Amino acid sequence: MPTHKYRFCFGPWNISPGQDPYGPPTRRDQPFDWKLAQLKKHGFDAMMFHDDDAVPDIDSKSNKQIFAEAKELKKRLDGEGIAAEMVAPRLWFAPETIDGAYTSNDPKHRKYAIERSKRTIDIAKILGTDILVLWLAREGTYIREAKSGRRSIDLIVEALDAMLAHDKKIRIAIEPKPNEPMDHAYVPTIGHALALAHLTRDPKRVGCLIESAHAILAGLDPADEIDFACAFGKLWSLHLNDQNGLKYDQDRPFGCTNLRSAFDQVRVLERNGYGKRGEFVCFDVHPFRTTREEHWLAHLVNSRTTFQRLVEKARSFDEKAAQTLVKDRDYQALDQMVIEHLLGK
Ligand code: GLO
Ligand code: MG
Repeated sequence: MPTHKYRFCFGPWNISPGQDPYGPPTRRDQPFDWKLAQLKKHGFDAMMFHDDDAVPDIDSKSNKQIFAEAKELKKRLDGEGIAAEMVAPRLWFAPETIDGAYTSNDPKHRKYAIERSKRTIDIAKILGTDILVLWLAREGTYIREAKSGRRSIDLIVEALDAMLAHDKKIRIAIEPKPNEPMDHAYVPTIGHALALAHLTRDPKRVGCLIESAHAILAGLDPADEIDFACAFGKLWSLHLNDQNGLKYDQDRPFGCTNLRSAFDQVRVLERNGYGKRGEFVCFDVHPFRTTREEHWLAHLVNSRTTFQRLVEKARSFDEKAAQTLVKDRDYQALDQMVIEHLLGK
């Protein structure tokens, strides 16, 4: 099996202070500089950004100010030898996006969302990445009758076209999620994201980002979602994590709940040569609320360790023996072979 070295990243929001809808933070929040220093100290290669992680209070700033601050950040990242993996417009916080961003029923708000996305593309360019990630957080409905599904798809395509026209090089990686914060999202799976690409003015530049937990929430197998996206050459980024059943989005450490599923994900990443074209392995994980400040990076470091251990497991898996069992249709023995391999035999 061909081998290569993986590169890892996370976002500043992954060092989160522990608040949930029922209680306040459990750790003192830290400034961006501290988070960047932690990322470097723990040997990660890149950082993911929301537009307002890169330029705080972005809505109150002029384009001139936004570009100057992005350039300043780029200098700091270069100084630290840290790459920017992607930039994503945070389109779910502003008062203008209460009813959705590109699919809002208010044309002024749709315009806000598109203009803000264009600024995000400008920031991405300055930070040296050609990947714009779109988690379409509020593009869906709380109640079915509030929006037209057909019209919403047209509006999303219109927005994607405006972004593709704004910059000839930008690639859009759609991060699908079936629900939360919405009851139903309009782009719930990788199949939806890749189908949408074909309605745009430049399908080649619209791909996807898979998050393990989002696939699980959609009732799908993350490894199959990875294979599907790779069959199209469209897996441009990845949020590995774990999820214990159909609950709220948990962002647990990678492999925390289902080690075998994590193994399967790593195995298909290996098979598809993920990372060989410059893609990063990102962990969209959060610390448990109980985590003490002195253990604040553990969920990220542990996710990477688990990933690397599973790469060893994928590379040392006896594929020949597995193929013989497949040929004999002895899936019972194959099942136990995987279990024994993971248990260390
Ligand atoms: C939430 C998403 C979120 C995005 C991030 C980048 O469910 O996973 O963390 O990945 O905002 O757009
Ligand atoms: Mg994510």
